[in-house]
Amino acid sequence: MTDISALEGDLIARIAAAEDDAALEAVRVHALGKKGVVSELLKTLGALSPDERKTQGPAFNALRDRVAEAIGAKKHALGLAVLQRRLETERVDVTLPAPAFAFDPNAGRIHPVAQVTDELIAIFADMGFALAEGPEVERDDYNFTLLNIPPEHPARQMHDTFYLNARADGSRPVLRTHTSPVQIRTMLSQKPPIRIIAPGRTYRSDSDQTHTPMFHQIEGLVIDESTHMGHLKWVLEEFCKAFFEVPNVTMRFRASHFPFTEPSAEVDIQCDRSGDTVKFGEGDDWLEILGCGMVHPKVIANCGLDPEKYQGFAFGCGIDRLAMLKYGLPDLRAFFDSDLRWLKHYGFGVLEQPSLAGGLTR
Ligand code: 2U9
Repeated sequence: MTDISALEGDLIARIAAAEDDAALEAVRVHALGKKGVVSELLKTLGALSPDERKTQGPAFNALRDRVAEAIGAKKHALGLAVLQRRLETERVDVTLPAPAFAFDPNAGRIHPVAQVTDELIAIFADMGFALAEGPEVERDDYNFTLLNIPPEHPARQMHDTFYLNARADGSRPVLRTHTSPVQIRTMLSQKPPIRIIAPGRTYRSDSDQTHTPMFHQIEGLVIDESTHMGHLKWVLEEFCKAFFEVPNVTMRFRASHFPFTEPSAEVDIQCDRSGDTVKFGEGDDWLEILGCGMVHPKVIANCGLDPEKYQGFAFGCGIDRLAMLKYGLPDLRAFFDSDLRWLKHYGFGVLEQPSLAGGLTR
């Protein structure tokens, strides 16, 4: 008769000695494989008398379970050891300065749109806004219908939409014409309070001196129980002071109309355009920089929120235009020509990361 405890001792010792997955697998096959020693043992049960089977059966099965458990535990331990070795050997100290021989900080330049986007994110993050993103190929209802722009609404034509081929279910995706569907997605998936900004690429079939088919927008959204237009004005004023890096700005809110906000306003900022460059916070001119308003109650309801309980504001502006204004870039179309000479001239150094503490630029 087989000495079960001696066999178990031998198998446990082999398991303990296995140094890698392959060695452990060999032990498993030796013990529990089709012709393994434990499997062969179990096969002998059939030839035993009923009485012997009553005692030996549970003993053999228990042996098989203990060996299988020991193999499982060893497999887990080997996995952890591999991970530990990888963590030790692949460690990267991200705080080390980039070695000069491996990294030329002047080899590439940051595009002004990327620079301004980073500046905007830094400014709004400082005010407590989270960054939200969404797909550029968007559902028609998220881009229009839920924003209170129904199928026959004239705003659909005004947006000069790029449509994609219809899908099997009959829906027709669009290239998003604004970043507003990102806010729709956020309102559908999160409970207020909501405080987000959504920068990104947007598309309209429009091309002339001041329009490109792809352009960049940033939109903001705040939804809470008592958010009002005073909060909106404060946020926009703080944003303008931080972005144009001036201690004071004068802003003008002109009544306007957007389907997704009510009331709506277009915002101008006071400036001086008498010299070569635009100066903000002084002068007799006005420049329109953004649109805004209180989110329409229908939009709040469309996203499954109670407009009696929740209200909030939204704003939107073109990032490309902001970049032109702030950095005196003359021609919008050059932004997207991929001309390296242009980028070398107007681009930013890769180590000039905008932050409010370190200064937005240079
Ligand atoms: C939701 C609710 C409301 C976003 C807004 C504007 C006003 C606006 C334009 C400025 C220049 C876009 O780049 S531009 O052409 N945008 O004037 N955008 S309010 O309102 C929203 C968005 C999402 C759910």
